[in-house]
Amino acid sequence: MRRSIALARARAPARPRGSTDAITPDRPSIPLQVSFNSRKMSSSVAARVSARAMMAKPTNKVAARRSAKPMRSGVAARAGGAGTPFTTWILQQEMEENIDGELAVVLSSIGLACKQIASLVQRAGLSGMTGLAGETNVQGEDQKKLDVISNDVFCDVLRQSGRTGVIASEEEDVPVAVEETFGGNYVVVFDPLDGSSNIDAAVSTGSIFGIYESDSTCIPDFGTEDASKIEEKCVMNVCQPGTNLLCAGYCMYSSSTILVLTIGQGVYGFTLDPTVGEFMMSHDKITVPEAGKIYSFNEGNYGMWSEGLKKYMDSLKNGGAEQGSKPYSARYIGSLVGDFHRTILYGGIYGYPGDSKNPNGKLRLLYECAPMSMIAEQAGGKGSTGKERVLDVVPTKVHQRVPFFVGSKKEVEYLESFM
Ligand code: FDP
Repeated sequence: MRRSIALARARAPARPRGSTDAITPDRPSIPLQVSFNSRKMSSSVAARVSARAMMAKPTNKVAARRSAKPMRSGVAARAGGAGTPFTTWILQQEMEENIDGELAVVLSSIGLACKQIASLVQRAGLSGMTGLAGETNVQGEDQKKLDVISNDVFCDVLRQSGRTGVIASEEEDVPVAVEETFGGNYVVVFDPLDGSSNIDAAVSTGSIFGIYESDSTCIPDFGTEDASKIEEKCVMNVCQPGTNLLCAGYCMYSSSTILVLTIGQGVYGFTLDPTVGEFMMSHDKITVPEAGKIYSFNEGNYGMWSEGLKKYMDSLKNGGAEQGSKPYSARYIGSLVGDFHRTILYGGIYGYPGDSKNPNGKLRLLYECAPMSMIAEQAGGKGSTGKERVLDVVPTKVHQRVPFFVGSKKEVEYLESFM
């Protein structure tokens, strides 16, 4: 049955939007403006979010669902290995009851968004899509034209999927309730175009996403609740710890377009075959090497790092845990998706630490660090703030930042020993 949710698509003011109409022509009108903003979180909302954070039991429905996964008798299908089309793989996961039909629709919508963004990124230099959009996002960062367009692509495919209840994006000030939902009600968090400062030089970029089940206590009742209550519930629905993630993934736009994702049962990679326009499985069960002598940090910030971190960095140049052995190699694209992808394939460590200027670093917990940590853990690696497991951190703000270290288990543990 069709359910209408009359909550506004809250957006940053005065965005240039005309250029995306060719892709997504029919945007609905905005029935209600939401002024709630994580930066302007009222003390009562902040208190309730943090109270919920303290009570959060990351292992509730999700753990039950994962551990007691029923297998439909007689279903022998399994993911078909290398060469399997993404759409077939999704259907196989649904048949095996690893995901439900609603989540299958959300995943296939995300696949579509990634294909559209890949095409836009590839043609950016020819179609006038490079450069700034002329606006800043809620975090004060200059938005690129492609940031804005990619965000619209993601928002529109998720809205049209009819299976998403709430979305939260790096490029949106506040979480947004989707106006029409037919079922599923999934919460999708995403960074539509990460690493976009690289775009004008045609260097790798990517999209990152995470999918949560809707918390039943946070589903707004549009019939009886006022706008501020609905806003509050929307934020609370999004502020879930990474342990609740049902699915996490990224799509890298590089020499190939590669979609990597996990539904909590290993990590799979699909490369876009441009001749048929479909993602095909190219990485059947990715595992991160246990150790690896590559580090990926913006070392330009060294002077602002803690003494422990400086000592760690110095030690890598003398062989790391095996002091006196070959020094580590530095590799830093400055695009999280590209740096992360290399790290999980080759081993090593990626880090964006806090420093004296930005104690929580730069990267955002909800739609960067938590999804990447789930992928890392599912591939046998580790994601850490330096002090704790990233997936255990319960967000109190939508755009919250955390120090982030991810990659080979032994490398992340070696770093933690200095923090
Ligand atoms: P960008 O600002 O280009 O979007 O998340 C933001 C991010 O890129 C990451 O993709 C990247 O790893 C990091 O910032 C780079 O930051 P520095 O330029 O400070 O190294």
